Amino acid sequence: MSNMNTQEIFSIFSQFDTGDVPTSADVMRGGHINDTYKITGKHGTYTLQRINTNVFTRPSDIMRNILLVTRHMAEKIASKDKKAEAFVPTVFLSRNGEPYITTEEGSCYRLLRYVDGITVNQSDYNENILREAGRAVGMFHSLTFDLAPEILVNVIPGFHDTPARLFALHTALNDDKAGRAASVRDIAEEILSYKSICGSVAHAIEDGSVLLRVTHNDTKIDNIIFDRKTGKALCLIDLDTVMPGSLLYDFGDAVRSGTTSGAEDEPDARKVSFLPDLYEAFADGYLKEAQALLTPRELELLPISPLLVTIECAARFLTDYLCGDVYFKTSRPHQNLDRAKAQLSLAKGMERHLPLMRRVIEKRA
Ligand code: GN1
Ligand code: MG
Repeated sequence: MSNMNTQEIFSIFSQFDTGDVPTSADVMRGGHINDTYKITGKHGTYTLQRINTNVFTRPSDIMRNILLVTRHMAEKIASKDKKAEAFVPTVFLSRNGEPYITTEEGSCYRLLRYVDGITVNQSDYNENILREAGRAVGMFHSLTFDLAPEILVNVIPGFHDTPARLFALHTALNDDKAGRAASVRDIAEEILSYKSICGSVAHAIEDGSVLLRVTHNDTKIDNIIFDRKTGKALCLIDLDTVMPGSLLYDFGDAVRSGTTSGAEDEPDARKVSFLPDLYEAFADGYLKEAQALLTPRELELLPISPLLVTIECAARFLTDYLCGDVYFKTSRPHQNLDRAKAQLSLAKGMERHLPLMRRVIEKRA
């Protein structure tokens, strides 16, 4: 649907209550799930997104979660520090007062205020960017910690259930729907060999020693908008998966995406290693904002959480490859396989650095 023409985009825009007139529209690339457009109007700039209803089967649930969380954050910020306003993406309602619209052919769209800033390419990551990213994720947790997670809908049950993600890989390997299993058996087995450690956070949630909280669940660095001049983190976007979860996965996913020496889909996995200095910078920024919220058990599991999320992503990418590339957007053949191999390589680097990852947290805790 990325080939919508400008008139179609404008017509969807006009169904939202902005009081503005659109003048131009551009396709934005980046996310693996939704289609995104930037719309410029006479009075402002907007982000229009077609919600992927294969992934988010009940758009009303995700929009309800997003409104509850953004309104809570905005109220807290208004009562304290107005400067942090950009941290909250603003949702526009439709002319009928709904948080999204449905077109005649059944597509769902939502409109947000565009956050004027940049996303940073992996090749440009440095300690400042990672420290700022840590601050943004920590700020999100501290702004939502007093919101009861039970009021949010669990929009994708088991989203970060790492053992279940590994089991799905095991099943996809046996089912071999796309006839690719023989070519990836070795890497699948390597990923599956992490089975014994990958349940540590899931088990801690089950036994109640790690609390469910309001979490973002998709904290890759691509989902953080930075100020183009100062490099300050302005906003954590892409709130589709905001739901009850563990902050350990948010910490872990940001580290997964931010501490790598290669792109998420780097075709040569040997180029993908873990960069400890960037990890330390992220942990520093994160703990400065969020340390007071963390229980001793969460602090204990913080250093292993990036490894779990990285294995989880490797399993998800390879599962999708085995199923014929039906979930994550791809722009070339074998991209999901490359993604899986790159994640595995990164995970191995993290595993070797676990003692250092622990020391970094202990030093600050
Ligand atoms: C997807 O939507 P996007 O591109 O920010 C995915 C995340 C993965 C990520 C990997 C709803 O995120 O879980 O970690 O790709 N989102 C969903 O890049 O599955
Ligand atoms: Mg997303």
